[in-house]
Amino acid sequence: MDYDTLRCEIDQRILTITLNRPDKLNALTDTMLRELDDAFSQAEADDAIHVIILTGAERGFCPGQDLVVALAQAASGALRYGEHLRALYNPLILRMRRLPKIIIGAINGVAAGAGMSLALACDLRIAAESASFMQAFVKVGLAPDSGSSWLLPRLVGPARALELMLSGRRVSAQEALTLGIVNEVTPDSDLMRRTMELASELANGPTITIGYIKSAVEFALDHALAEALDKEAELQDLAGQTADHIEGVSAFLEKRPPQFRGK
Ligand code: T3D
Repeated sequence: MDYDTLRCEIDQRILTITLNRPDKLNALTDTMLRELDDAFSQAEADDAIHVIILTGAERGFCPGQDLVVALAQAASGALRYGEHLRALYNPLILRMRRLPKIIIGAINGVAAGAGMSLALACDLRIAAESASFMQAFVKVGLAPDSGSSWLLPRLVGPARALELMLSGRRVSAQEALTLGIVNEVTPDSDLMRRTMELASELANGPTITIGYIKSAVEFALDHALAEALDKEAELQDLAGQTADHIEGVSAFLEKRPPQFRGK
């Protein structure tokens, strides 16, 4: 995986994708959006990758769409935001949510606008103490996009989501933890160690079933109970046929730790 705007490293079945335009706090360009989509697509196809970490280079996570590029394109009539979102952002967010592997956001700095959407599209978020979150769209006269309107209310409830979207204010990592936007907060210096620790636990788990767990929660969020029950039955049927299920039960009966193989 060789990209202009991303760094990608694979270590012990964990792919770390680093947004890499640090001079602009890793603002999103068309190239970066295409490269991200490609990296997630390759991660999905590669059985050797069990877990993905998404982070940012240096002091920012991602401040959203590169406004210099967007403004220039919009002013020249070359960019209609709706087309741009449908072509590049929406497929990427859907790919992340549908990918049957866990994506952990290691939020190292500010996540604003579509950069916050990108963080919200991860399955789990660990934030450095100095990280922050901004629904910055309103500050530039735009409405939330790239999934924020769907993802944020589901994490914090509609009233809090609206307050953040209407104010565009900066939320600290600690407040994000209280609101339920992030799973945990670490000292800045411990962010990647702790993220790798969690990723490693997941990478050594029953990864096919972990994909089903993600899929079941995603499905349940916009379906009725009867449909969710049916989905659970469908997925449990598949999980029950994995070698890891046999291994998990055998390990329990033999009173030893399971050795899952992701099969
Ligand atoms: O289809 C479409 O494209 C529409 C989609 C829109 C989606 C969106 O994401 S809209 C929302 C866009 N994002 C924002 O409005 C946030 C803009 N940035 C900020 O408000 C601030 O930069 C931050 C609060 C995020 C961080 O502030 P601070 O003081 O820590 O850093 P800074 O000095 O403002 O930024 C450092 C550099 O990054 C600076 O460049 P310079 O002056 O040193 O050359 C700054 O211009 C650049 N930068 C930050 N954000 C962006 C950016 N450059 C381009 N685009 C950015 N979004």
